[in-house]
Amino acid sequence: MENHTKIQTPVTQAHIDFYREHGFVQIDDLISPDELAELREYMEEAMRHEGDFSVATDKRGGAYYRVLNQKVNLWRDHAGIGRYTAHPRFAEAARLLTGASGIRLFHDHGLWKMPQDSKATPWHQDTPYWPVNESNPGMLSLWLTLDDVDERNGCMAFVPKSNRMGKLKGIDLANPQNLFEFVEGGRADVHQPVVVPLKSGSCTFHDGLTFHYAHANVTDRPRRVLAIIYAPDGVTYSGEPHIVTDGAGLTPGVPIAGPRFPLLARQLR
Ligand SMILES: O=C(O)CCC(=O)C(=O)O
Repeated sequence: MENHTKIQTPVTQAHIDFYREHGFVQIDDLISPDELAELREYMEEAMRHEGDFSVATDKRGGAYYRVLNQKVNLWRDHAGIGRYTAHPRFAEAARLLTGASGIRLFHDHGLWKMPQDSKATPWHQDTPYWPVNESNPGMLSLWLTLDDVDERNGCMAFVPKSNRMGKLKGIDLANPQNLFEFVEGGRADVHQPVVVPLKSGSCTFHDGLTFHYAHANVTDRPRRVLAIIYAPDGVTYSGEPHIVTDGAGLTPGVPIAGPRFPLLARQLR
């Protein structure tokens, strides 16, 4: 059965133009205060819970944990978070920004930047970490903050138009290389970074090739974020190992699809 209901989003033509020009965009008040309160509760539960399917990428005290206390695939253990991760409003926003005919879920993760002994998330691109064949797959992340963020507790910064520099090497986030040294011709044509403080319940979307960074958290409270990664329908699996695709029954060279990568938004006919 076809779905002919237009999904309402806060995305305007100005957001779409900005995203396509710069490779990222800020969208305020993606969720209401009631949704924010509910999502905070769910995320606290999921980050505490030792789930069957979600995976923590490091333990307290580890080098990666100092950068990010991260849990991947929260939606697979927490049905409440699943409602947000699969939210049609979010996925339709991603579809409008990219212009894709369809948007699939790739995965979600909780990204807590812990207080004390906190390190910045170094400049990196996301695409080099993902097991996809296309060098410019148009994949994108929604970074939805549950706390007000600024330079003191881990807000993000982006280099406008850096998504046009192509896919560079993946950075070791715990022992980072200098991403800018991988840019052909040095830094000459790299734009100045833009720092993006946000109010809780607001978000950014960024292309998987856009250079981005998050400040260390020097406050005494965790910075809490739900990030959702989306793939335009048709992006193909490379077969490389990845925590999200291992054992998911995907075939190299074939578009990513199936129940772990549901189509969440599609163009109406
Ligand atoms: O939250 C952070 O510190 C970094 C997030 C990030 O790199 C991402 O969402 O791609």
